[in-house]
Amino acid sequence: MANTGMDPEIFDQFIDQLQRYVRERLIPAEADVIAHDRIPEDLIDEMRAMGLFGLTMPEEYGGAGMNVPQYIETIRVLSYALPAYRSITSINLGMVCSALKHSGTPEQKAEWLPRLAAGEIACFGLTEPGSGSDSAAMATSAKKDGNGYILNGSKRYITNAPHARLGLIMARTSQDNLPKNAHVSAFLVPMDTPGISVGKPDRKMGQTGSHIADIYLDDVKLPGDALLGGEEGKGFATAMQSLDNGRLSVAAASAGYAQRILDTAMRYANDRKAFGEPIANFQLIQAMLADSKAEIYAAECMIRDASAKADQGKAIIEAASAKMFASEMCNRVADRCVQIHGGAGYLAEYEAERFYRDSRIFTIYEGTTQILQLVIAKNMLREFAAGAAA
Ligand code: COS
Repeated sequence: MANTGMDPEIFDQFIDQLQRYVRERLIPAEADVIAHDRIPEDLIDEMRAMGLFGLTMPEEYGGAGMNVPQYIETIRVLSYALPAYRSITSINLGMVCSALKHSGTPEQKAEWLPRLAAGEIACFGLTEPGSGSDSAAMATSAKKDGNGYILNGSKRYITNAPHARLGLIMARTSQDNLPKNAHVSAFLVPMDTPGISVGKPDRKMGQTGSHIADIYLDDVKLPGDALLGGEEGKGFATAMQSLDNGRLSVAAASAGYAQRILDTAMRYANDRKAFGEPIANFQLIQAMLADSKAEIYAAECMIRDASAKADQGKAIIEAASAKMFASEMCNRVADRCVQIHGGAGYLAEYEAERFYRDSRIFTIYEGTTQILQLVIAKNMLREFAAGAAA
């Protein structure tokens, strides 16, 4: 059954308001975010006041109660602006909220969802120095200690780690590699717990203003009720389910940003003259613009369909396909934007160069294109085998 979500009329009004906010406030603030490599605190407060951290939390927990298609459309609209704006909100809205809603106990939901909705920032700790795509191979351990646990290990490339108040941390509760990766459990970890430290933000190719860092866990003592859902061995399934959601968000980020990139390329093609006329008059330029438009449209259709399916239950193949296509597409559009700009496309003075660098991560995080190919194929073959057996 699809979730009704936010009242459609109120949702439409919200999207109008968000489009204005993106145009009038977020885009003009981009230069400042880039210059200082951070979103100013007063802007984050404004985003909190607009409810942007609580879109997906149920209303009874102080959120806006959006269903998946509404939330993903919101991300697409927000992503017309610098990717850092999505990054700061997206872990709350996507992966951590999804994990809490699906797997949290009533007490855990009551404790954390209102805080996340109010804009306390969360991070999602799956990746480690020794395990990225092969996430179940993690080394971080959670040893039983009376009723609680002691965590040791480290997490890598964790978005928002320097700002987070809550970490959803995956750790192994068994030293053996159990079937279905049941050695992995998920923990709700207040980031001010003694024994936690966060490394310096990593320097990156793009996505200025968004921060990733290592998290170190050194004898971090947690009470028993920090175990998500109160049950060991569910962490891998929770992480994968949350990643389905995160992948739709990256797909929407790619589609929203690609539109911004194409609009910029269009403007340049109309302004720039060569051989006595705007380069937009030349058919080889037009081909690049047309391919970009068609591909953005294709991604938008995939995202809408995958979001609707995700709202009704599992959409593993669709979420992976939408993310794979949209992220690759955004890179192609960014590449064409540089090409249309010619020599100017290579200069930091123009936005094309930044678009190119910012887009590059979309095909990597929350499942590389290659991992998504494996996810799609594995699930297709499984469906085929089930069909053949029936
Ligand atoms: N939803 C719910 N449960 C899921 C799931 C999903 N999307 N995917 C897996 N599970 C659960 C199931 O219980 C599954 O058992 P069944 O397949 O019998 O139902 C179990 O987890 C094991 O799944 P699977 O066999 O697919 O695990 P693998 O070890 O083969 O998974 C891949 C390997 C590569 C697919 C996985 O590790 C992955 O997606 N890696 C990429 C991680 C990633 O995206 N990292 C990015 C950084 S995180 S921000």
